[in-house]
Amino acid sequence: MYTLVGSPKTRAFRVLWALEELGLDYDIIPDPPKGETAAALNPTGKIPSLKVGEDAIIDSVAILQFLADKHGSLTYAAGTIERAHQDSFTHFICDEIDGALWTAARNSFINPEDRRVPAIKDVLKWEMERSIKALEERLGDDEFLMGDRITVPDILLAHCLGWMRSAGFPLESDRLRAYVKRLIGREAYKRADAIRNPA
Ligand SMILES: N[C@@H](CCC(=O)N[C@@H](CS)C(=O)NCC(=O)O)C(=O)O
Repeated sequence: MYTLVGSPKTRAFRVLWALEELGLDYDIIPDPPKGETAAALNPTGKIPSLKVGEDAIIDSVAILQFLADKHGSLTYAAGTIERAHQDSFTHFICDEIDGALWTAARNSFINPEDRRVPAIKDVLKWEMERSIKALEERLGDDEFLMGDRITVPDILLAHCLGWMRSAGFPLESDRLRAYVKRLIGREAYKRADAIRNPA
């Protein structure tokens, strides 16, 4: 049994979706950042964390890859060339997509007002367009980033593409729009989304 700590309206959603993809038992403590449990598990108070027995993992991507490795799904095995390509997608998405969205958020509403540079958003949109083009090229006509099998970076990217929409970043790519539609059509995504946004 796992315990996911973090509101599903945040990056915790990635973990929720993976738990559903893997068919695992879990409960949720839907803490906001710096909530009581979140702060007890992570010195920064950030979410999500995953409680695993007496231990806890912090960072959504570390959690996703741990669950995938442990349960032998959503990933290629460590030490294979496929895993290296998979990890290169994961890192690219963290650096270029999540990083830009997070910088935009910090400069829009997270940082104190006197520590924001709102004009940075236009630069981030320009950078994002280039990153999206690179991903589009790497995806080609495949169903998922790694071909015919859903893996960790697909969960990451699909979550970020939804985040882009809500943050006002245009997605200028028919191919990636079709890709995200395929991913959010998955039953596991729909179950996780129903938990995130109860009717
Ligand atoms: N790389 C971390 C980022 C965690 C993170 O920044 N989470 C946000 C919510 S999505 C948060 O807790 N923000 C509060 C803060 O930065 O103070 C992850 O993927 O888990």
